[in-house]
Amino acid sequence: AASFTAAKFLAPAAARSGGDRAPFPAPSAFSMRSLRHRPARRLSSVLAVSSDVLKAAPAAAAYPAVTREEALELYEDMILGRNFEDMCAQMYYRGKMFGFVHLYNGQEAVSTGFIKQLNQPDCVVSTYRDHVHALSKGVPARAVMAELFGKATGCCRGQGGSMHMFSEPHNLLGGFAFIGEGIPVATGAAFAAKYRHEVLKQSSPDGLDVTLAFFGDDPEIWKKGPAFGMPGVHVDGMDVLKVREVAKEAIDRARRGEGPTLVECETYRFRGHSLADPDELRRPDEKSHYAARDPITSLKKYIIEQNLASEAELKNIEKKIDDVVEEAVEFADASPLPPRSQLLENVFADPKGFGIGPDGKYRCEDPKFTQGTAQV
Ligand SMILES: Cc1ncc(C[n+]2csc(CCOP(=O)(O)OP(=O)(O)O)c2C)c(N)n1
Repeated sequence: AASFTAAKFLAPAAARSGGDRAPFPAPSAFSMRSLRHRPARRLSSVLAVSSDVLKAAPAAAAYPAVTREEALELYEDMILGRNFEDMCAQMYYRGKMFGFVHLYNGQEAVSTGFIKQLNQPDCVVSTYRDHVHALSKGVPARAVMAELFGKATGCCRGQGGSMHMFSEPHNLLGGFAFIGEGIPVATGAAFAAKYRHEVLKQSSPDGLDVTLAFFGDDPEIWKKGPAFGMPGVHVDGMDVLKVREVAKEAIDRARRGEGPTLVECETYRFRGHSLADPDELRRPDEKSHYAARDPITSLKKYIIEQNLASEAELKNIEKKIDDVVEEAVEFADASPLPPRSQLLENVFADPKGFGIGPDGKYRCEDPKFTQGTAQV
């Protein structure tokens, strides 16, 4: 649980056309290094490649180039994800949230590295560990926090909660609690993108809109990519610059209509799996081990070493994000609960027989409740 996890990522981008077996495009510095260290196996002309993962502090010179603006955007997004989740932990223990709350601490490089490469029309399909994916996709922190508080101002009007973040304007298609549940949804979104592009001729000049599907699974899922006709890539998920490089390649490939890529981002998640299991928050030995691989500390070090920004500038970003997260809590706290009438909205079946009756009592208290249910 709290020890080791792998966060996987699929960029279906578009329903693949039959016989689409294009190899992964010209390898970047990242994949060239990978190939030298561990020769890639070619299966049906589709590659599965692995970078060196979980090695301590790789040489800065080996990193791909990043501009000051890009580095600061990555830093800010990762700080937002971390501070937001730290605040969630506090709020959970103060009784402001209920049900399951799954945190993302330690995995920020995956969310930031991928989602910050997307455009607004691109879609994200998440898992039950979805708060930070929502933030990276641009859902305001106050709307995510209010959703966690179950308030009417939340991004799902308080009806989704921690595991079901959704935002139509940001094309965040939901957090999904069943493992793998988001993949068919992502395939549908990718098909819609392909249809808009090829049939309706409505896409942007860049190409197809891209869909990202996050999911977790057993180790080494990247090796299965070629079996499904897509490249499989293994990357250090604690290194945002490496993740970003792989994300760029996968997203560009998808946008060109060349199909999906299966990327496994290997991460250490720390400080909490699910807040339903507080034991995981009490393991200082593991915490210090993970802290040594903290993706935010690594990026900060890189930014300073490369003279992209000063410590003071990074502190200002941290201060700005502190204020954003504080404000999100104040907003969520002050927001109203959803009205009772909302209970009956967004229910697939006719809600006759459920909910609250005209007398203000729950219908299940009515002796005719079963009869009402049978009529649905
Ligand atoms: C289809 C399905 N089976 C079982 C579960 C129960 N379950 C909840 S979390 C979990 C472990 C998931 O591990 P991983 O996908 O690696 O994600 P992590 O929580 O480690 O980030 C399981 C088996 C589920 N949610 N859905």
